[in-house]
Amino acid sequence: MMSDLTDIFSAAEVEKKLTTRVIGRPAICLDTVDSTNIRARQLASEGAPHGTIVAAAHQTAGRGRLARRFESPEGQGVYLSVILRPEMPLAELNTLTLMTAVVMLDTIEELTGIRPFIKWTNDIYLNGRKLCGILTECSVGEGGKAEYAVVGIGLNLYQQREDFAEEIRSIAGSLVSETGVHVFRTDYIACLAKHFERIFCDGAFPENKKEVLHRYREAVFFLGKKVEVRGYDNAWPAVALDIDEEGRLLVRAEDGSIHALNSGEISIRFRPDGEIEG
Ligand code: BT5
Repeated sequence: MMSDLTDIFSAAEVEKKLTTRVIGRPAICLDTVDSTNIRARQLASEGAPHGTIVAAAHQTAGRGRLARRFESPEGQGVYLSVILRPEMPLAELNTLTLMTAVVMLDTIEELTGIRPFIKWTNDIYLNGRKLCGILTECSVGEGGKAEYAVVGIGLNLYQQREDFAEEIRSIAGSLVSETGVHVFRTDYIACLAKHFERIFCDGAFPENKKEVLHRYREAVFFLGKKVEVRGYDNAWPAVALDIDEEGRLLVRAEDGSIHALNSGEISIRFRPDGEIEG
Protein backbone atom coordinates (compact mmCIF):
# COMPACT_ATOMS: atom_id res chain seq x y z
CA MET A 1 0.00 0.00 0.00
CA MET A 2 1.29 3.47 -0.83
CA SER A 3 1.26 6.15 1.79
CA ASP A 4 -1.90 8.19 2.07
CA LEU A 5 -2.22 11.19 -0.24
CA THR A 6 -2.38 13.55 2.69
CA ASP A 7 1.01 12.32 3.87
CA ILE A 8 2.94 15.22 2.41
CA PHE A 9 6.67 14.58 2.68
CA SER A 10 8.23 17.99 3.16
CA ALA A 11 10.44 19.90 5.57
CA ALA A 12 7.58 22.33 6.27
CA GLU A 13 5.32 19.43 7.29
CA VAL A 14 8.01 17.98 9.57
CA GLU A 15 8.62 21.38 11.11
CA LYS A 16 4.91 21.75 11.96
CA LYS A 17 5.07 18.51 13.93
CA LEU A 18 8.49 18.84 15.61
CA THR A 19 8.55 19.34 19.36
CA THR A 20 12.35 19.38 19.64
CA ARG A 21 14.96 22.10 20.09
CA VAL A 22 17.98 20.41 18.51
CA ILE A 23 17.17 17.20 16.65
CA GLY A 24 15.59 17.92 13.28
CA ARG A 25 16.64 21.57 13.34
CA PRO A 26 16.96 21.69 10.46
CA ALA A 27 15.21 18.74 8.85
CA ILE A 28 15.86 18.34 5.15
CA CYS A 29 13.38 16.24 3.14
CA LEU A 30 14.39 14.91 -0.27
CA ASP A 31 12.26 13.00 -2.76
CA THR A 32 15.20 10.93 -3.85
CA VAL A 33 18.90 10.68 -3.06
CA ASP A 34 21.68 8.13 -3.52
CA SER A 35 22.09 7.61 0.25
CA THR A 36 21.10 9.92 3.08
CA ASN A 37 24.30 8.90 4.87
CA ILE A 38 26.39 10.12 1.93
CA ARG A 39 24.42 13.39 1.74
CA ALA A 40 24.59 13.89 5.51
CA ARG A 41 28.36 13.35 5.52
CA GLN A 42 28.75 16.00 2.82
CA LEU A 43 26.61 18.44 4.78
CA ALA A 44 28.39 17.65 8.06
CA SER A 45 31.78 18.29 6.48
CA GLU A 46 30.42 21.67 5.30
CA GLY A 47 29.43 22.51 8.89
CA ALA A 48 25.80 21.37 9.23
CA PRO A 49 24.83 21.57 12.91
CA HIS A 50 24.46 18.82 15.50
CA GLY A 51 20.91 17.47 15.17
CA THR A 52 20.44 18.03 11.44
CA ILE A 53 18.19 15.37 9.87
CA VAL A 54 18.49 14.43 6.21
CA ALA A 55 15.47 12.34 5.20
CA ALA A 56 14.46 10.83 1.87
CA ALA A 57 11.40 9.09 0.45
CA HIS A 58 13.60 6.98 -1.82
CA GLN A 59 17.27 6.00 -2.04
CA THR A 60 18.97 4.77 -5.18
CA ALA A 61 22.06 3.49 -3.32
CA GLY A 62 20.89 2.84 0.24
CA ARG A 63 23.61 0.97 2.08
CA GLY A 64 24.01 -1.36 4.98
CA ARG A 65 27.16 -2.52 6.71
CA LEU A 66 30.03 -4.07 4.75
CA ALA A 67 28.81 -2.45 1.52
CA ARG A 68 25.54 -4.39 1.61
CA ARG A 69 22.45 -2.89 0.03
CA PHE A 70 19.52 -1.49 1.99
CA GLU A 71 16.40 -1.74 -0.16
CA SER A 72 14.79 1.74 -0.12
CA PRO A 73 11.83 1.78 -2.52
CA GLU A 74 9.98 5.00 -3.20
CA GLY A 75 7.14 5.88 -0.86
CA GLN A 76 7.41 2.68 1.20
CA GLY A 77 9.58 3.83 4.05
CA VAL A 78 11.66 6.64 5.46
CA TYR A 79 15.42 6.65 5.01
CA LEU A 80 17.11 9.24 7.15
CA SER A 81 20.37 10.27 8.75
CA VAL A 82 20.98 12.32 11.87
CA ILE A 83 24.16 14.38 12.12
CA LEU A 84 25.66 14.29 15.62
CA ARG A 85 28.73 16.00 16.97
CA PRO A 86 29.19 13.81 20.03
CA GLU A 87 31.58 14.54 22.88
CA MET A 88 32.68 10.98 23.30
CA PRO A 89 35.85 8.96 22.72
CA LEU A 90 36.12 7.35 19.31
CA ALA A 91 36.26 3.89 20.84
CA GLU A 92 32.75 4.39 22.23
CA LEU A 93 31.11 5.48 19.01
CA ASN A 94 29.63 2.06 18.35
CA THR A 95 27.36 2.69 21.31
CA LEU A 96 25.62 5.37 19.21
CA THR A 97 24.16 2.56 17.11
CA LEU A 98 23.00 0.68 20.19
CA MET A 99 21.45 3.76 21.75
CA THR A 100 19.72 4.55 18.46
CA ALA A 101 18.19 1.06 18.50
CA VAL A 102 16.55 1.97 21.83
CA VAL A 103 15.35 5.28 20.32
CA MET A 104 13.72 3.25 17.53
CA LEU A 105 11.99 0.90 19.98
CA ASP A 106 10.58 3.85 21.93
CA THR A 107 9.46 5.52 18.69
CA ILE A 108 7.80 2.43 17.21
CA GLU A 109 6.14 1.63 20.52
CA GLU A 110 4.67 5.13 20.78
CA LEU A 111 3.41 5.02 17.18
CA THR A 112 1.98 1.48 17.11
CA GLY A 113 1.59 0.37 20.73
CA ILE A 114 3.93 -2.55 20.04
CA ARG A 115 7.53 -2.73 21.25
CA PRO A 116 9.70 -4.63 18.76
CA PHE A 117 12.97 -6.47 19.51
CA ILE A 118 16.64 -5.95 18.79
CA LYS A 119 18.89 -8.20 16.80
CA TRP A 120 22.35 -7.25 17.99
CA THR A 121 23.88 -5.04 16.83
CA ASN A 122 21.85 -2.82 14.55
CA ASP A 123 18.56 -4.36 13.46
CA ILE A 124 15.00 -3.96 14.76
CA TYR A 125 12.83 -7.05 14.42
CA LEU A 126 9.23 -8.02 14.91
CA ASN A 127 7.67 -11.44 14.27
CA GLY A 128 11.09 -12.66 13.13
CA ARG A 129 11.24 -9.96 10.44
CA LYS A 130 13.53 -6.98 10.05
CA LEU A 131 11.68 -3.66 10.11
CA CYS A 132 14.64 -1.35 10.42
CA GLY A 133 18.42 -1.21 10.05
CA ILE A 134 20.88 1.30 11.49
CA LEU A 135 24.24 2.30 10.04
CA THR A 136 26.51 4.70 11.97
CA GLU A 137 29.49 6.26 10.23
CA CYS A 138 31.91 8.85 11.55
CA SER A 139 34.65 11.14 10.45
CA VAL A 140 37.82 11.41 12.46
CA GLY A 141 39.14 14.93 12.81
CA GLU A 142 42.23 16.51 14.38
CA GLY A 143 43.70 14.76 17.42
CA GLY A 144 41.90 11.50 16.66
CA LYS A 145 38.55 12.81 17.92
CA ALA A 146 35.29 12.25 16.12
CA GLU A 147 34.53 15.34 14.06
CA TYR A 148 30.98 14.16 13.49
CA ALA A 149 28.90 11.01 13.35
CA VAL A 150 26.10 10.22 10.96
CA VAL A 151 23.47 7.81 12.24
CA GLY A 152 21.51 6.33 9.32
CA ILE A 153 18.15 4.69 9.97
CA GLY A 154 16.05 2.89 7.37
CA LEU A 155 12.49 2.00 8.43
CA ASN A 156 10.04 0.01 6.30
CA LEU A 157 6.58 1.50 6.76
CA TYR A 158 4.04 0.28 4.23
CA GLN A 159 5.16 -2.88 2.40
CA GLN A 160 3.23 -6.11 2.59
CA ARG A 161 5.50 -9.10 3.08
CA GLU A 162 5.24 -10.08 -0.59
CA ASP A 163 6.29 -6.61 -1.77
CA PHE A 164 9.91 -7.09 -0.74
CA ALA A 165 12.56 -8.15 -3.26
CA GLU A 166 13.01 -11.90 -3.51
CA GLU A 167 16.34 -11.96 -1.61
CA ILE A 168 14.80 -10.50 1.54
CA ARG A 169 11.15 -11.56 1.19
CA SER A 170 11.41 -14.15 3.94
CA ILE A 171 13.21 -11.87 6.41
CA ALA A 172 11.83 -8.35 5.92
CA GLY A 173 8.70 -6.71 7.29
CA SER A 174 7.19 -3.25 7.65
CA LEU A 175 5.16 -1.46 10.30
CA VAL A 176 2.02 -2.14 8.26
CA SER A 177 2.77 -5.83 7.60
CA GLU A 178 3.80 -6.59 11.18
CA THR A 179 1.65 -4.27 13.31
CA GLY A 180 -1.19 -3.29 10.96
CA VAL A 181 -0.62 0.35 11.88
CA HIS A 182 -0.25 2.96 9.13
CA VAL A 183 1.93 5.86 10.26
CA PHE A 184 2.43 9.06 8.28
CA ARG A 185 6.07 9.60 7.39
CA THR A 186 6.32 13.05 8.93
CA ASP A 187 4.65 11.86 12.16
CA TYR A 188 7.34 9.20 12.35
CA ILE A 189 10.15 11.73 11.80
CA ALA A 190 8.78 14.07 14.49
CA CYS A 191 8.33 11.19 16.95
CA LEU A 192 11.82 9.85 16.23
CA ALA A 193 13.30 13.34 16.73
CA LYS A 194 11.57 13.59 20.12
CA HIS A 195 12.93 10.26 21.38
CA PHE A 196 16.33 10.94 19.85
CA GLU A 197 16.54 14.25 21.66
CA ARG A 198 15.49 12.69 24.96
CA ILE A 199 18.31 10.17 24.79
CA PHE A 200 21.06 12.14 23.02
CA CYS A 201 20.47 15.71 24.21
CA ASP A 202 18.77 17.38 27.17
CA GLY A 203 22.01 16.97 29.15
CA ALA A 204 21.41 13.25 29.55
CA PHE A 205 24.04 12.04 27.09
CA PRO A 206 26.54 10.39 27.49
CA GLU A 207 26.00 9.80 31.23
CA ASN A 208 22.83 7.83 30.41
CA LYS A 209 24.77 5.28 28.38
CA LYS A 210 24.61 2.60 31.07
CA GLU A 211 20.86 2.92 31.58
CA VAL A 212 20.14 2.98 27.84
CA LEU A 213 22.33 -0.08 27.27
CA HIS A 214 20.38 -1.81 29.99
CA ARG A 215 17.19 -1.15 28.04
CA TYR A 216 18.94 -2.35 24.90
CA ARG A 217 19.84 -5.63 26.59
CA GLU A 218 16.24 -6.17 27.70
CA ALA A 219 15.09 -6.04 24.07
CA VAL A 220 17.63 -8.49 22.61
CA PHE A 221 15.45 -11.49 21.85
CA PHE A 222 17.97 -14.29 21.46
CA LEU A 223 19.84 -14.33 24.78
CA GLY A 224 20.06 -17.88 26.05
CA LYS A 225 19.45 -19.23 22.55
CA LYS A 226 21.59 -21.01 19.99
CA VAL A 227 23.04 -18.73 17.34
CA GLU A 228 25.60 -18.99 14.59
CA VAL A 229 28.45 -16.48 14.77
CA ARG A 230 29.60 -15.42 11.32
CA GLY A 231 33.17 -14.20 10.87
CA TYR A 232 34.65 -12.99 7.59
CA ASP A 233 35.53 -16.48 6.44
CA ASN A 234 34.02 -18.84 9.01
CA ALA A 235 30.87 -19.55 10.97
CA TRP A 236 30.58 -21.32 14.31
CA PRO A 237 27.75 -22.37 16.59
CA ALA A 238 27.43 -20.78 20.03
CA VAL A 239 24.96 -19.86 22.72
CA ALA A 240 24.27 -16.13 23.14
CA LEU A 241 24.72 -15.27 26.82
CA ASP A 242 24.50 -11.55 27.42
CA ILE A 243 25.27 -7.99 26.31
CA ASP A 244 28.01 -6.41 28.43
CA GLU A 245 28.39 -2.78 29.52
CA GLU A 246 30.28 -1.93 26.34
CA GLY A 247 27.51 -3.33 24.17
CA ARG A 248 29.50 -6.44 23.26
CA LEU A 249 27.74 -9.74 22.77
CA LEU A 250 29.02 -12.50 25.06
CA VAL A 251 28.72 -15.97 23.57
CA ARG A 252 29.75 -19.47 24.67
CA ALA A 253 31.33 -21.60 21.96
CA GLU A 254 30.82 -25.36 21.87
CA ASP A 255 34.18 -25.97 23.61
CA GLY A 256 32.94 -23.89 26.55
CA SER A 257 35.09 -20.84 25.83
CA ILE A 258 33.48 -17.45 26.28
CA HIS A 259 33.92 -14.75 23.61
CA ALA A 260 33.07 -11.04 23.69
CA LEU A 261 32.11 -9.90 20.20
CA ASN A 262 32.50 -6.22 19.34
CA SER A 263 30.65 -6.27 16.11
CA GLY A 264 29.66 -8.87 13.63
CA GLU A 265 26.94 -11.00 12.38
CA ILE A 266 24.73 -13.45 14.17
CA SER A 267 22.41 -15.84 12.34
CA ILE A 268 19.30 -17.06 14.03
CA ARG A 269 16.85 -19.56 12.66
CA PHE A 270 13.24 -18.50 12.94
CA ARG A 271 10.23 -20.74 12.65
CA PRO A 272 7.45 -19.46 10.38
CA ASP A 273 5.52 -18.22 13.44
CA GLY A 274 8.39 -15.86 14.27
CA GLU A 275 9.64 -17.96 17.23
CA ILE A 276 13.33 -18.85 17.38
CA GLU A 277 14.43 -22.40 16.68
CA GLY A 278 16.85 -23.96 19.16
C1 BT5 B 1 21.67 -2.36 7.85
O1 BT5 B 1 22.79 -3.02 7.45
O2 BT5 B 1 20.59 -2.88 8.08
C2 BT5 B 1 21.81 -0.85 7.95
C3 BT5 B 1 20.80 -0.16 7.09
C4 BT5 B 1 20.88 1.33 7.20
C5 BT5 B 1 19.99 1.99 6.20
C6 BT5 B 1 19.92 3.46 6.39
S1 BT5 B 1 18.71 4.20 5.39
C7 BT5 B 1 19.31 5.75 5.73
C8 BT5 B 1 20.82 5.65 5.72
N1 BT5 B 1 21.35 5.81 4.39
C9 BT5 B 1 21.95 4.70 3.94
O3 BT5 B 1 22.48 4.56 2.82
N2 BT5 B 1 21.88 3.74 4.90
C10 BT5 B 1 21.22 4.23 6.08
P1 BT5 B 1 23.05 -4.57 7.59
O4 BT5 B 1 22.92 -4.99 9.01
O5 BT5 B 1 24.36 -4.77 6.91
O6 BT5 B 1 21.87 -5.24 6.80
C11 BT5 B 1 21.80 -5.27 5.41
C12 BT5 B 1 20.96 -6.50 5.05
O7 BT5 B 1 19.59 -6.25 5.42
C13 BT5 B 1 20.91 -6.79 3.55
O8 BT5 B 1 22.01 -7.58 3.17
C14 BT5 B 1 19.58 -7.53 3.43
O9 BT5 B 1 19.70 -8.87 3.82
C15 BT5 B 1 18.70 -6.86 4.48
N3 BT5 B 1 17.87 -5.77 3.92
C16 BT5 B 1 18.15 -4.94 2.89
N4 BT5 B 1 17.17 -4.04 2.72
C17 BT5 B 1 16.24 -4.29 3.67
C18 BT5 B 1 14.99 -3.70 4.01
N5 BT5 B 1 14.47 -2.66 3.37
N6 BT5 B 1 14.31 -4.25 5.06
C19 BT5 B 1 14.78 -5.31 5.74
N7 BT5 B 1 15.96 -5.91 5.45
C20 BT5 B 1 16.68 -5.41 4.44
